[in-house]
Amino acid sequence: MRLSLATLNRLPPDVRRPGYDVSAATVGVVHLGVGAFHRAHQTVYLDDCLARGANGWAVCGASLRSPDTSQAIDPQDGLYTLAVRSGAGDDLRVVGALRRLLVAPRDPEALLSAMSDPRVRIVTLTVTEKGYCHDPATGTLDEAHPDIVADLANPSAPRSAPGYLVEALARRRAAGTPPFTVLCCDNLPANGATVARVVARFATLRDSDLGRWVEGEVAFPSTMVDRIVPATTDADKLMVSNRLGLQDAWPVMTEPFSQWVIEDRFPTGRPPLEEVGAELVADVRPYEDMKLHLLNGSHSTLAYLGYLAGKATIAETMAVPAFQRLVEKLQDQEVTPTVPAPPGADLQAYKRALRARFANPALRHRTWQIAMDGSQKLPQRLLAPIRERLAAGAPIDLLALGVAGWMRYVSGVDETGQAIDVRDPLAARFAAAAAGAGGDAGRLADGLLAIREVFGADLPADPRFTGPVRAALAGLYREGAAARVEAAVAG
Ligand code: CS2
Repeated sequence: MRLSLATLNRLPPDVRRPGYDVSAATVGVVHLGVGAFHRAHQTVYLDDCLARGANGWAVCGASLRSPDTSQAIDPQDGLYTLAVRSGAGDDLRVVGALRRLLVAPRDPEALLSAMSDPRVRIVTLTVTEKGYCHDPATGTLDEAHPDIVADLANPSAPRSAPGYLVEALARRRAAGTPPFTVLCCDNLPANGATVARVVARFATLRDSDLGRWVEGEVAFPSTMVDRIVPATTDADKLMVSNRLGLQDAWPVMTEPFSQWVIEDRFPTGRPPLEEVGAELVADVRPYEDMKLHLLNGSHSTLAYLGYLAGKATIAETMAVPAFQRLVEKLQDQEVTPTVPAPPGADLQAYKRALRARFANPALRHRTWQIAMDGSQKLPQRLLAPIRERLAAGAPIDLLALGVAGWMRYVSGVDETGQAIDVRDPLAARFAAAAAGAGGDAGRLADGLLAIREVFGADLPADPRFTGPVRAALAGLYREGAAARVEAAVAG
């Protein structure tokens, strides 16, 4: 028997269920990119708002690419289980806030009409860094991106997130409906401003009047989102279904920690998120720098070097004392000086908590999963703190080791000679660089440093950057990741 509204009352008493009448909740938010992260984060806050009586803030979730989540959850009336994993076991909760599911490629019109509904006042997004079709080094729209070219040619049946946002905004404008607020929940630097720039540019390319209207009328508040959400495995699905006594085709696995810091700029209203644990602030920037540089920068460093050292998960990597120490040293010596503490934050406590979260053995967060899409992640996670360090004349050896780990990883061959399944929009460029290098670390560095979308023009021209990166990459080829990490933390 399947989890659904009809079977909700069969749940065992230790599984929390929605504390409100799910069928009475109405949609006020459309979400683009209804993957695991969204279902472990924003939807949970909204579920708590619904339980407090704010019943106009349920979610209509759309997949822009793979229909898998929608297909799994739709027959369950949008219900799914959130499993919070820690040393204390798994705490299960069924979430009800996802009231409608759409698969955009199958029916673009259904999504556009949901986004044009006057009752919808916010469109949230988790489409991953690459989903904004921008140039990661400059944060501007990639006008040659095939999806952008296609959406400009055929705006009423879009494929890309900017294409959907602009078409829906244009329809609202034509109908005299106030625009929705666009709330980016991806780990982009200055995510509100970045998405505003990309969307306004796309709108301008369609029609300069529309572009001006988007710039003047649409709010794009910035957010900092944080919760570690590994991909759900078949074993997880089985475990959850066994505990429920009902089949859940796609539960979500996560950690106890959750944080959402939101710039409070919602001209047409918002749910009472401050009542359910979100922090509504005037300026998200310090929170975002803290999170992207300390959490995500360490995460990527651990993912590349851990993978190369033969570790499947972040927790396994953190179980090696030298890696644990690497994170500590990287954070304390090189990254913390680039991170002004947000109001009231205790950075020492934040870093201690981060390391404990990474080490949580109940979460099987694969190094391979985090290693994905490095071209889109490196600029804000490692290269931004590197630029700040260089501007201050400070050393960057540990940050450079992370960048070199990425280079070794995207070469596509691991330390035992096995192929690496490199997933990245620029994977073909990496493969060309690796083929041109023929296994030579120096030539590989040259080839990869020439990728402007990642490194811009400044870093490849700065020997204070290229020197440590080349040295670290040569060390990785000579001795391997485990030995280089040992050496980096010695003394
Ligand atoms: C991770 C993030 O996959 C990745 O690149 O670094 O998804 C990370 O788990 C989240 O940002 C945590 O909030």
